[in-house]
Amino acid sequence: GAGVLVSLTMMTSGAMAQTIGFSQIGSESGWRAAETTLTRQQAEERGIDLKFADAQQKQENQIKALRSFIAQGVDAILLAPVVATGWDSVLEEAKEAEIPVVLLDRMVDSSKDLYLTAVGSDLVHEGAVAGQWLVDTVAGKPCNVVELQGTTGSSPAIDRKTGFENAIKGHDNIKITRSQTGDFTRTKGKEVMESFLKAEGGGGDICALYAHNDDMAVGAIQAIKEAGLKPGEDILVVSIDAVPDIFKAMAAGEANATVELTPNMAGPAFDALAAYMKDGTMPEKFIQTESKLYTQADDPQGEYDRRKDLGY
Ligand code: GZL
Repeated sequence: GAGVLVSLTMMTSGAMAQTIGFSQIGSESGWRAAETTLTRQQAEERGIDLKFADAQQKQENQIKALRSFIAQGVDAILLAPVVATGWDSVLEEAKEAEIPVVLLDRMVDSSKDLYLTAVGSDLVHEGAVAGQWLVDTVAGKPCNVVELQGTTGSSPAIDRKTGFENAIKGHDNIKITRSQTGDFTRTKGKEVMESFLKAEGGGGDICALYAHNDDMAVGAIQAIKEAGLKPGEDILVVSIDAVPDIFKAMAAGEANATVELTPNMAGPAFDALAAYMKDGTMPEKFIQTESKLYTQADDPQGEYDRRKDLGY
């Protein structure tokens, strides 16, 4: 009968119909929106029933969502952790319930046995690529840098700062004169850049902006223009994510460099979960995605066109 047919189909395809809970940070940036779009698409393609929870960038909402997923008895949990600390107890509860957790794009300080694997980039390296680009570009000339940090306490904000500082170490011509969080958003990026420009007497002696993501850079570019300065020329702009709008700015000469972060973190996550749930295959603890530098020399208009319909 039909029952036999269904179970045969399940076995032959090997694709276990799964219910997976996804605790997403929010939609603070274009990159985050693209990650959500791709995760939903890939869940659909794989016949996964994705329970989606948007935390509006609040950790307590993510912890509530995880507890709800555990109570529902989902097969697995995806977590993009807004900050790096405070996860031990809820991850213990998931472990107790034997529900595997996969981290996406940000890390947690909890011990590694509290999650199956983490998919993400080398965040320190991203900061170093951005810093090295500036070192090479200013070539020994004095350069005062202002920095827009990501969400306070998040692993990208901590690590991208570290990587950038490592890269400029030993190049005393480059100094970070102001550094503040813009919470990864365009709005805050613009606001904080406005305060930097005012504090620096109009921004005449700001040589470069390093923003931990493109969205804050795009907001800051607006502020630089409103202050009567030319972004990309008077103030160099280097950031991270490679979202379409940073390529639009590059094509207009208003931004200079970005380090790519793929929004496809769910693909490797779903693959690892499928293998684990099929026959207990243990994935690597960290599945690393690559980081590529793009500058104005890399066909920014073409890169914009390639990315503009991907759900950013
Ligand atoms: C980095 C990721 C960051 C993006 C931002 O892995 O967590 O979060 O760089 C997003 O755009 O807000």
